[in-house]
Amino acid sequence: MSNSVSVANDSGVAIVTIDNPPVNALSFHVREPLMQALVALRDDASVAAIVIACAGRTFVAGADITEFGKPVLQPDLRAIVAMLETIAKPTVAAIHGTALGGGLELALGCHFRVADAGAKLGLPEVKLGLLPGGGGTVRLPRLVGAVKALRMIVSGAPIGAAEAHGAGLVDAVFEGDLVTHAVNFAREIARKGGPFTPVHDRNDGLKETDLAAFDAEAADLARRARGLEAPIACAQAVRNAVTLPFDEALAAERALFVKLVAGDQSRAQRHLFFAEREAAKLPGKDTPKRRIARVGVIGAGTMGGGIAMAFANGGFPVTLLETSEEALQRGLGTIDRNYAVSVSRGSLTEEAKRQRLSQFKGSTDYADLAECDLIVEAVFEDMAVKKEVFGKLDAVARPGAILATNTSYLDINEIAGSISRPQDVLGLHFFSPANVMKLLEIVRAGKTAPDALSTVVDLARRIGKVAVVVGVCHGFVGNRMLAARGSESEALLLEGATPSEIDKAFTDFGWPMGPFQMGDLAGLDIGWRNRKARGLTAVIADTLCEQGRFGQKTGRGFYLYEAGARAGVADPEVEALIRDKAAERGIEPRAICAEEIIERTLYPLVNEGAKILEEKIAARASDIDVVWVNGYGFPIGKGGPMFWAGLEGAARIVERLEYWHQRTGKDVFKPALLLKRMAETGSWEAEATD
Ligand code: 3H9
Repeated sequence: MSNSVSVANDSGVAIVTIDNPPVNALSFHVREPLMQALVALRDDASVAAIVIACAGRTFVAGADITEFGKPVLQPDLRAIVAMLETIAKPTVAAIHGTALGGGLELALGCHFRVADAGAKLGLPEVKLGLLPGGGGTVRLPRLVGAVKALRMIVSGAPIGAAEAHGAGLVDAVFEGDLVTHAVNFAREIARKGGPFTPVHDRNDGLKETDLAAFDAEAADLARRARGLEAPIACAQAVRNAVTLPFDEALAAERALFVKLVAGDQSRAQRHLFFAEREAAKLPGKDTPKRRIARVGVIGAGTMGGGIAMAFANGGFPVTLLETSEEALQRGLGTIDRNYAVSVSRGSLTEEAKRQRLSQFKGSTDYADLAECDLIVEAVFEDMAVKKEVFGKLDAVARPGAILATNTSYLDINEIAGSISRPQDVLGLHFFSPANVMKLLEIVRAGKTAPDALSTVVDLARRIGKVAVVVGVCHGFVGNRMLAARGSESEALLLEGATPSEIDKAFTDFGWPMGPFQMGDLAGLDIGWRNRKARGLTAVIADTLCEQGRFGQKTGRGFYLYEAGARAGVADPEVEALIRDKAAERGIEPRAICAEEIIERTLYPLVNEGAKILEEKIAARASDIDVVWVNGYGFPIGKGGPMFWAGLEGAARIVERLEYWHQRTGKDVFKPALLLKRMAETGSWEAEATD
C-alpha cells in the first residue's frame, strides 16, 4: 500500500485508513491506492465488512482544491463512489472531524455512516463557486429529503453529528475510540446479513417531496444569490434528484460541475479560499508568541463593546475600562442586550450567555489593566486623545503587554513614538460591529516587534477573524482604497447621475449596496466630521448634513426612509439640490451609463490597490482582495478588486484611467506603475520580486 492509504484486518473487518495531512483531501495520490484497496477488498472472500477511516485530525475534508482547473487524473471520485456501490459486503464510513464535500460524497458511497459525537458533515462546494460533483446532490436528498439537502447544499453550512443522525444521514454516533466502534458496528451488521442497499437504490428521503414547497424555497434562495451561479446550480441539481432517474440526475450534476469549475466565479472563490489562508502567514513562521491570558479594552462604546465581545466570544477574559461608572454600566448593558438578542434568535443558549457575560470585568481605573497581556484602546479617533491613553498605558501595563490602537486612519508610528515601548505597539483595525465582522486589519508599525505581530495574527484566528497584516498609511488598505473609490461620487452626481443610478450600477455589479445606501446606513455625519477635521469638503454630502440629513438614523439622507424602513426611496429634494449645485458650477447634466460609473469608481479602487502594493503597505495582491471581500462587501464571485482587475483586463483599466486622467487631470486616475506592469505581464507578482 502507499503512504496515503493503508489497510488493516481486524478479524475479518478490513480497516482502510486514508492518511493525507493536513485535511485528508482526495488528491490523486489518495484516489489511486484507495481504488486499488477497495477493489482488492471487494474480491477478498476473507473480508466480511469494510470500514473507511482517516488518520489525523479529520475525515476527508473534500476533493483536493489545488487539482481543479487541471486535467482530471483517473480514478476520479465518481469512479470510486460508483465502485463502492458495487460492493455487496457492508461498507461503513467512520467520520471524525469534518466530512466535507468530496469527503461526505465518499461516505455517501458507503452503505453506512457512523460518526464521532463532535463530527461535522457538509457539502460546502457552493462556497468555492461549485456544486458537489461527486454525486452529493443526487445521494444526499435520498437520505435526508430534498428540502433539507437543498438547504445544506445551497448554504454550504455543515451540520453536527447529532443533527445528521436525526436526519438519517448518519446511522450511529459514538463517543470515544471511533474506529473500534465502527469495526464493531460493521461486524454486527455483517453478522446479521444483507442484502445491503447502496444509497443509489434508496428512496426514503424522496418519497414525500412536495415539489411546490421545494420550488418556493429554491426561488427564495435564488433571489438571495445576487448574481452567483453556484447556488442556483446547486438548487437545480437537487431538483433533478427528485424529478429524474438516478443516472440522469448524476449526469446533469456532472455537466453543471464541469461548467462551474471552468467559470470565473469559481476561480475567484477558490482564489479567495487560498488568499485568506495565505494572508495569515508571516515570514519566519517559528517566531515565538507571547502568552495572552487576559485582554483589556478601553472604551465601552459601540466599537469597544464589540471588540470586547469578540474576545469574550473567543474565550478570553476581558477587562473593560471606561472613564465613568455611568458609561461603563451603559456599555455593559448594551453587551448584555446584544447577547440577549442572540438568545432570542436561538444562536446562543442562556447558559452560553451567562458564561460569556462572566468573562467581563468592568473598571474605571487604569491600574486594573496591569493584569492584561493585550490592551486594545477604542477611544475617540483623535491623535491627542489616543496619545494621552497610551501615556497612561505606558505607566500601568506590565512589561511585554501588547498595546493596540483601534484606529481607522491615524498614524500608529506617531502613537508608538510617544511612549517608551514602541516595540509593543500595533494597530488592530476592527470593523463595526466588531463582534460580527470577520475582517481585522492588523497594522504593523515601524518598530512593532515580530513576536508581538505573530501573537496577534494567531490570536485573530482564535477569535474567528480573517486577519490581514498591513503597513501604516492614512486609512491603511481598506479605508485608503475606499476614499479612492468614492473620490468621484460627487463629480458623478454633479454631472448628472442620480444616487439611485450609481447605487444600482454597484448592486448590478454584485455589491450588497451602493455607496450612497452605505453612507446612509453608516451615518453621513461620520464622513462630514472627518472631512471637517481635514479641511475637506464634499458639496452635496456636506449640504445634506447641514440640513440634518444624516441617513437612516434621521430618516433622511441621500434617500428618504419611512419610519422603521431600511430601504430608502429616491428623494426629489435631493435630486433638486444636486441640480442646483451643478447649475451654480455651470455644469450641464448629462446621462451617465453604468459602465462609466464603474470606470470612475472601481478603476481608481484597483489603481489605489496597486499603489498600496508598490509602497509595500500590503504584502500581496491577494491580501487586498481578502480585505475588500471581508470588510467592504466586494462581490465574492469577482474575487476582490485585484483579482477582478485580471478578469476585467488590466490593459483596459490602464487605458481608461489614462483617458479620465487626461480629461480631468485628477491624480486618482493616474495609472500606478505596478498596474501598468500588470497590464504587460498579466500578474501582480512583480510586487514580490522588487
Ligand atoms: C469538493 O470536494 C468537490 C467535490 O464535490 C467534487 C469533486 C469531483 N484541498 O483551513 P485550514 C489546506 S470541493 C486542498 O487552515 P482548518 C489549506 O489550504 C472541496 N487543500 O485548516 C491549508 O493549507 P496551508 C470541498 C486544502 O483546520 C490547510 O489545508 N471541501 C483543502 O482551519 C489547512 O486548512 C471544502 O471546501 C482541500 N479541500 O480547517 C473544505 N482543505 O496550511 C475546505 C484545506 O498550506 N476546507 N486545505 O495554508 C476547509 O473548510 C477547512 O480547511 C477545514 C479545516 C474545515 C477542513
